[in-house]
Amino acid sequence: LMLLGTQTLFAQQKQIFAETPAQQKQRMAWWTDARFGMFVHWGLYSLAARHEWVKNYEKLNDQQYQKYFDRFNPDQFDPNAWAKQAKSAGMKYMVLTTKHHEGFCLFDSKYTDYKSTKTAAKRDLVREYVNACRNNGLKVGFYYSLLDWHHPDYTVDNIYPTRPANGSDSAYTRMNVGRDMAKYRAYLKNQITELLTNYGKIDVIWMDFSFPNKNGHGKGKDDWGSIELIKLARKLQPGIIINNRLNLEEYRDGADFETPEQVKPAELEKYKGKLWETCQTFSGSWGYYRDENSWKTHRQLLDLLITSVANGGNLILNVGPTARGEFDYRANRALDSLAYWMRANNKAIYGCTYAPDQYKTAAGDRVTYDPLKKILYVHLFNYPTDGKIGLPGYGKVKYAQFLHDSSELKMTTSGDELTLVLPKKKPIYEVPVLQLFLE
Ligand code: JFZ
Repeated sequence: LMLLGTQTLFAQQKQIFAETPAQQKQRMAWWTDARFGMFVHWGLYSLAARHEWVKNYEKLNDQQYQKYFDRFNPDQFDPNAWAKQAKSAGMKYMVLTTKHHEGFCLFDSKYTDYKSTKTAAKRDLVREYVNACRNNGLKVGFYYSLLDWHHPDYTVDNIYPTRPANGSDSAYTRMNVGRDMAKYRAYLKNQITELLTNYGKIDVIWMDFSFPNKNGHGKGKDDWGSIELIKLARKLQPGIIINNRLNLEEYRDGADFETPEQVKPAELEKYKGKLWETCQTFSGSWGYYRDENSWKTHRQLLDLLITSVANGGNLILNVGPTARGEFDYRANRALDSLAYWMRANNKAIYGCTYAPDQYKTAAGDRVTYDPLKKILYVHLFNYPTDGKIGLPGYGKVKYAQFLHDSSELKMTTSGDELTLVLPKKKPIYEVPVLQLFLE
């Protein structure tokens, strides 16, 4: 009977690796501590400058898309500059698209000629990126697309990349004559092997994405060989951290973290208690989009970062470099503002998580918590103009100061409510932070 019980448990929580949750926590400690990373989406679509899905959205065939390969010439590519910008914005890791859905590889793969070394760039751009991350003390991440709109064996789905004109199954079948996903699976394994063998220690792999659908179309774990890929990645890089887009949800260790994409700050609370990283863009598109005018404000970006940490998660913020290989002025300006805030306030981010339940804030404000130092950080999105703030439930606070300058905030406690005296003039930071010591 005991044996049966154990088997039932394993049946419910299938496992690919013998790793306990405690060991996983240990392996991921640097990542949960870091809280803030940079995503970089860069490829041939940067030349079109109108979304990384342009090949799909505009139904361009290989021949029509070829001009971007022919014109790819990133004369300003300087990953050291990227890494410096990430680092000064307080980011601790980077994740670069080594290959996006278009299939173009930024690395010198043996298994294709559709790669940067065959363009005017003539270089393995991934290698230079890896070196730049390491030289700047950033952890190294690879994004790798499971979809591939260029590979001759990748079958066309009735949803991605192109729905056949009449949307019928027979049209879909006809388009796939001669394509062989078994060969494509071998290609995936070969390229993952290259990426995780030829570039030293890789800290994160971000494989994207699965879309199994009810009608028997779409692609999922059996199409990619997801279990094989995970085993391979763990074998080649035992410390690596893997995202959850391989369609292995039934396996407890099928992934290390969840990836809520482009969600609003208010939706992040439901991930509390899990391992997660929300991925976000500056303006909507991931690839460089010249004419997109929907750029998030400094305040919105801070909200995403702070609200992520206040719910126990990470933020990975995306930059889409231009075809010349550099960040455009809007990205630079946004990163500079974050750098300014982070330099003064990063203690409220690194190593922090959600606070114990009793520590609530007024609507719009957020609280993060350093559990080792027992320090609460109250992020004032709504700065009080009357020179004081009341915090019910904060009666155990022993000492209070602003985080940015360690200036004392006079405090009184009445029952379980803490009252702090604040300057009537709001400090220069968009979101000033109170540092409240529980010990
Ligand atoms: C994917 C890509 O298609 C996109 O170009 C970008 O790289 C982004 C980070 O990831 O987009 C997705 C993938 C999964 C979902 C949504 C968008 N999803 O599961 O909701």
